[in-house]
Amino acid sequence: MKIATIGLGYIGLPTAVMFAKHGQEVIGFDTNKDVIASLQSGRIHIEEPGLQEAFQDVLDNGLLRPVSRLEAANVFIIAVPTPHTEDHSCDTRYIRQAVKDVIPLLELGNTIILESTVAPKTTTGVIQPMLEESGFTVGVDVHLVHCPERVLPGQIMTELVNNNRIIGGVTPECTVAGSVVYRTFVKGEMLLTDASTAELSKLMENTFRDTNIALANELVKLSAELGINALDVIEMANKHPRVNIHTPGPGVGGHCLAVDPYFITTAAPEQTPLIQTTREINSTMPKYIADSVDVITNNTAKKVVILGAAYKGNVDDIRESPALKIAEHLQQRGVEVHVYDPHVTHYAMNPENAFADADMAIIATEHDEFKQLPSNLLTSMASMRVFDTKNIFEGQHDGLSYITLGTLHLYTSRSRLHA
Ligand code: SAJ
Repeated sequence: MKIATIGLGYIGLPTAVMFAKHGQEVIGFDTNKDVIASLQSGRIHIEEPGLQEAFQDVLDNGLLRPVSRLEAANVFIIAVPTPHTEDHSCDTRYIRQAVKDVIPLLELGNTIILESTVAPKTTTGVIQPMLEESGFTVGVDVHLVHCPERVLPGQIMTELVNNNRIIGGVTPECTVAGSVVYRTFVKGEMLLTDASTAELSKLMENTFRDTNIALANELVKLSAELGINALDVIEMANKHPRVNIHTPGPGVGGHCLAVDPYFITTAAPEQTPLIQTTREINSTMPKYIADSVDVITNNTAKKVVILGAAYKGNVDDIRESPALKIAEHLQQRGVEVHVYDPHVTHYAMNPENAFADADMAIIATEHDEFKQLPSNLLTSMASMRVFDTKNIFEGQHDGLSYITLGTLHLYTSRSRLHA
């Protein structure tokens, strides 16, 4: 089988490597010439454990060829970005370009697989018409399948092989054709379905998580108002065998949970009040954190250090990061804000300067480095306050005031009345 992967990013490159590693002839195509040049010289351009070694092997044995011109193949796998437009709907321009590139090369019996995350009905509403307008009957002449990726960065090489795989064909014949392709290396279960079900399943996985996080964040707000520790409530409630309240925090970041639910709400606005509210709750958490800083310090904070720029712990990805949004809110209020993050090059410098004379340190990302904070940094602060929005700090220090999302009620006026 000759496989062409289109888009050599976080998903396309490891996928191409995996097919080649399992004996398929693979060409990897990307429109970015620098990416192709780097790969042809043997260097991968993304960070992912185990990928460089596996890539080098398949490059050396000739099974994977990075190319800047797409070629004919039996299978075309599209793994290009799907950014969102201004109104948060799914921007399919890279997908449409990829399909346009594939069409002149198509032969009878070929399979086209879409891995990119898309709004419901994109496969049948956008791609299928493009193929049919070019004279190909989907399910007869060529096969069209949506197989969403579901891997976690940092564990891609093992999750690609072991995770279950959703195979959503436009027709049952297409589904079978898709499963034949992935069976070459996937050890997980093949979940056979249609394209639209596959699209919405992928979106709902991330929406499920987003909505459950919103519930936890709402619990923080109502507990602060009622004078109850939200973190204690979560601990108690989660002892129930069928309850799993998620972890509250400063908001939801990354390019999946903070983006995918909008692909659903913009596709069916009238039917999705809950998902819209979820997004509203999670995307306003950074403002809530900034408001809490005002309440805790009685509007006296002049300088604040934010610990973490990345959207989650122990990664260097700052896309949609709540930490940076907290920084913006505080800056708009005239606070001097320093962001320190040892994982992100741009923010990795000079913690001494960031802490010196600060009125508060806010832990916004659960990096391991922030579980303890050096004494000299804490004592250099004007007011030794740590506001831990991730509940990870394990340190102790004389005179330290430690605040979590569970103890905000100690600072709100109404709860003081309750006390
Ligand atoms: N977060 C919370 N509370 C929680 C869990 C997470 O506030 O209880 C926050 C994190 O701090 C972060 C955001 O949510 O800001 C997202 O983090 P995450 O680890 O939940 O998810 P991602 O975006 O890194 O990866 C997700 C995964 N999806 C699911 O677990 C359902 C991954 O499997 C998908 O492949 C990926 O989205 C994707 O590409 O769609």
